[in-house]
Amino acid sequence: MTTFPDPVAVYRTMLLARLVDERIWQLNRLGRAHFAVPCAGHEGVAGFAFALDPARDYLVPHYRDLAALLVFGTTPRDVFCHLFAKANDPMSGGRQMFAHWGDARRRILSISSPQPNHVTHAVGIALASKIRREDAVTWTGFGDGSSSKGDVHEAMNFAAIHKLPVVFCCENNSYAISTPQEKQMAIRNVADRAAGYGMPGCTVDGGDPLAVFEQARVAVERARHGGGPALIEIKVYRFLPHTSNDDDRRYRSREEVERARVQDPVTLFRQRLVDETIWDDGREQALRQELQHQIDEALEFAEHSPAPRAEDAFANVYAA
Ligand SMILES: Cc1ncc(C[n+]2csc(CCOP(=O)(O)OP(=O)(O)O)c2C)c(N)n1
Repeated sequence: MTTFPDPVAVYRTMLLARLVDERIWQLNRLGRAHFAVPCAGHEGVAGFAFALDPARDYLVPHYRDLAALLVFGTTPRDVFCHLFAKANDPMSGGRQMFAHWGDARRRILSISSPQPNHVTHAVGIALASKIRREDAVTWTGFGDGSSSKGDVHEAMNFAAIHKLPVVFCCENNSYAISTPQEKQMAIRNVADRAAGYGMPGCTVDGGDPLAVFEQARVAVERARHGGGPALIEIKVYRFLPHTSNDDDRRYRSREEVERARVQDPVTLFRQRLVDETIWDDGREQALRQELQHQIDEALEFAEHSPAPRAEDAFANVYAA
């Protein structure tokens, strides 16, 4: 049975993701990091990771799933070593662009640049789990824009036919870079498509990580017990540009972004903890200080880590 997560642990994860994200953005603006893919606004999605078992389940993430990765054991040191393409980058040993998550030790599959190929890979893992009679569930995330791609259709159709233990999670932030949802699809909810594949679908507010957890828990338990796949759509808003290479002022007004920020999932969840008297300003200050210290230390560690060696360029690329 999946146990209800400690709300403070959920908040800690969301805040750490936000602070790491902010630091990466600053490093990029300072010219010290080549590329940033912000997750600000998507942190509440991580509620799903508390419904999974990192010791047996597989995560095939969306590139904005930094907070969920932290639940699966990824550390700020890992993130910064990946950002600086260091030899000890657990994602790819310094080979991949930033936010191409993956860590074999932690059952996190490497994502590929062509979006969203990884959704079909997730279905492959789920098929293997079924053939091997493992009780592992595979979770895969993708954006609303990616949901228009054929890969997602093929993955969901195949998974439903074969009743595979996989959960599809569409993180709908209403934009595929500059393309708004209404130019991408003629429906309001991506989850409505689930019926067409013969699987349950639901829409949940990404501002509420515990609501996300609850929907994820139902889908994961169903998948684990042979009930087959499900589609969960989580409504979020991306506060920063698509990546550090994007200028979002060209396609959305500052007023729209400011309006969305009123519903900042990190602030909303903190307020909820305060209202329930399990959080206060003193604890907030202490936590922020602790996390900033952890980030400073991780950054220092990554900056002093060695670069990959030229002779290792082909390691894990060709069979020896
Ligand atoms: C096959 C392919 N086409 C185009 C791109 C460039 N690209 C990267 S992310 C992206 C938008 C994806 O939007 P969405 O799926 O909604 O996710 P979001 O970035 O909004 O979280 C595009 C077009 C790509 N990586 N792969």
